[in-house]
This record gives sequence, structure tokens and C-alpha cells, in this order.
Amino acid sequence: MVGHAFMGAAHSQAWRVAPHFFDLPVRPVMSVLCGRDTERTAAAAERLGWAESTSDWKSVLERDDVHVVDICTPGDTHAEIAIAALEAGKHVLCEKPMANSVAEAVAMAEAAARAAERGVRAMVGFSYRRVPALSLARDLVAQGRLGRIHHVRAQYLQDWIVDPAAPLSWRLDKEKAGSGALGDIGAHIVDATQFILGDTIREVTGTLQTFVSERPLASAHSGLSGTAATGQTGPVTVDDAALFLARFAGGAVGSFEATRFANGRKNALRIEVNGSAGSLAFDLEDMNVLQFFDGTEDPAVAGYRRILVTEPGHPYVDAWWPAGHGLGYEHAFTHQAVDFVRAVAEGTDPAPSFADGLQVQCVLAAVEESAGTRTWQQV
Ligand code: SOE
Repeated sequence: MVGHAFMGAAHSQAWRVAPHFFDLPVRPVMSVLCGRDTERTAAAAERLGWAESTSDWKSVLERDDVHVVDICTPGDTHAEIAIAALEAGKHVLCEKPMANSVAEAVAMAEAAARAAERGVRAMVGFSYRRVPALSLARDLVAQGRLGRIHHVRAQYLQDWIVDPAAPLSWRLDKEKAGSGALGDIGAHIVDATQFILGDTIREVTGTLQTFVSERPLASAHSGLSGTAATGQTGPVTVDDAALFLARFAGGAVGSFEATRFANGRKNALRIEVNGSAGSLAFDLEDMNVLQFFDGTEDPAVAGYRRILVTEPGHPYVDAWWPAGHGLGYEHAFTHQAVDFVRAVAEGTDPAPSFADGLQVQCVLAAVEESAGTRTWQQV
């Protein structure tokens, strides 16, 4: 694994836990953790459960005992590491957004296509697909329980930089992150809605907003935003909020809002879908619940019902606890590791693929283009 901050910790717990709860065809071994700083990486390896650590990720690609490379670094390094790993014959799991630009994403998707011919697999870490309630939402749409889809309403609301004194973390630096709320959390709702609908966004029009353009420099990085203590400031080079409208290929229309300024909303990924036969609604801050409205029921008793997605028959749930004992944020990463390991071992293509990651990148780029030109843009 390359990178050991927030996502590195989330992926590490997934690799650690997955073989203990799921029946896997092969057992992942957490061999080497890579990071820039030798001492910090060694300490992280110890804490997160990796056997070894190194500050030279390239050397790891030469090792015969390494079969999978998990990329948990900021977006500016994804393309270089992923392409080198695929060319070295390593299966790759790469954090989202897959890249910082469409050009990088194209190169990555091409490398993945070449690698696939040699049986080497690549997957993007859109972990929320593996939240049981969202997997169930997709199943309901696929079963036709919602009929023809008319509306998608998607929001990803956070508030961790609403304070102008919050420091300038790498997530606010275009060079490192590619974009702001758009790529970091907007990418999640693009992937999640396309996943639920089994459809793709074809056209968008949007706007981007930066509310605080200068922030204190971070002296140390911890958690999401780090610690501000230097007394100096620097420019915010990404969007704080991204809003856009979308048309899906299948005829649905969608509204999307991604913001880090929704004061009071911590990690509210919310999706509502309205179809001719019913609707569904989800909120990540209440992630064990899927709301479902069955429009075919007698109107006298019909209404949104609150499904507690903790039954053994629900996606992924039977590996965990008895009904009613819910799951959390980290379980989606475990499910992601499980699906990836199974695909690698069974020789099938994992999803979302790098081609899917490229498609999401194209949606993000179209939103940026649209915000600049104030026009609708084809994806
Ligand atoms: C920060 O906005 C962040 O950690 C994202 O980078 C993650 O992808 C999301 O899961 C939670 O929020």
C-alpha cells in the first residue's frame, strides 16, 4: 500500500479484517507500506499492521511477493504509481477520484486495458457502492421496483472548512487534489448515482464556488485538515462547493450538490431517486437505513417505509452481525477489499473499473468546463 493517512488507515483496517469475516479464495498478506518519510511510514506500518515499510514505492514493484498495489495517496501521484504498477504486473486498487485530469485518467484506463490482456486487474475505490443500503438501492432499481427513473437528487454535504481559520490542507491545493469539493466528494455522488441507476451522465451544466480564497498554512497534517500554526497564509486553488444539473443517457434528470460549507452536515451523502413506480432515499449519516416508497401500493396505506438494511439477506450483511446490529463507514472499505480480492483470485473484472473511473473524471471535467463557460457540456 502506498500512503498511510486517512485513506491508508481505512484501507488497512479493510485488509486486516476482510479475511476474518469473509470467506476469501486467497488470504491477503499486508506486506509493505510505502510513504515519503521513512520514520513516519515505519510508525504507521507498526500501527496499521504492515510487516515492512519503505520510502521507495518503485522498489516494491520489483518484488515477486507483492501481487497487489493499493494506492491511497493524494491524486497527483495516482497516475504514475498505477501505470507503473500495472506495467509491473501488479493488480491495482486506486483511491478516488482516480486521477487529477482526464488526460491522466485516459493514460490509466489504457494501461489497465493493456494489463487486463495479461490477467492483471484494476479497480477504483468508490467505497460507498459497498454500503449495503446503496447496494440494495441498486438491486431495487434493477428489479424494476422504481419503474422508469425520472429524477435523481444527490447531495454530498460536509462542513470541515466552514471556519476561515481551518488550515490549507492538500485537499485545497489544485496541484495535489485536482479539484475541491467537486472531485473529492462530488465524484462520490456521480459514481453512486450512476451505480444505483445502472446509467451514465451524458450532459451537465454547473457552477463552482470558492468562499474562502486564502487560508493559514498547515504546519502538520492530521485528520482531514491538519493544524494551522505557522502564521503564514496561502491561496485556496480549488472549489469549496460544486453544484450541477445532469441528464442521464436513459432519460432521467439529476441535480447534484457537493460542498464543504454545509454547516452542521458532517458526512451527509444523500440520494433520492424518483421513478414511475416508486422512490428511494438514502442519507449516509443514517447509513443502515434505506427509505423506499412503493407507488404500486394502495394509496390509503402507501408511504415511505424505513428499511433497516441489516437483514442477513441484504448485500454483504450476512458476514457480520445479527439483524439490527448496524455497520459503519469502515465496513464499505472491507467490502471493497473483499470484492477486489475475489475478482483478482477468480480472474474476473472488478467494478468500478479504470474505464468507469475515467468516465467519472469526464463528468467532473465537463462540470468544470461548464462552470467556466456557463453552458451545458457533453460528457
Ligand atoms: C473528505 O472530504 C473525505 O474524506 C473524502 O476524501 C472521502 O472520500 C469521503 O469518504 C469522506 O470525506
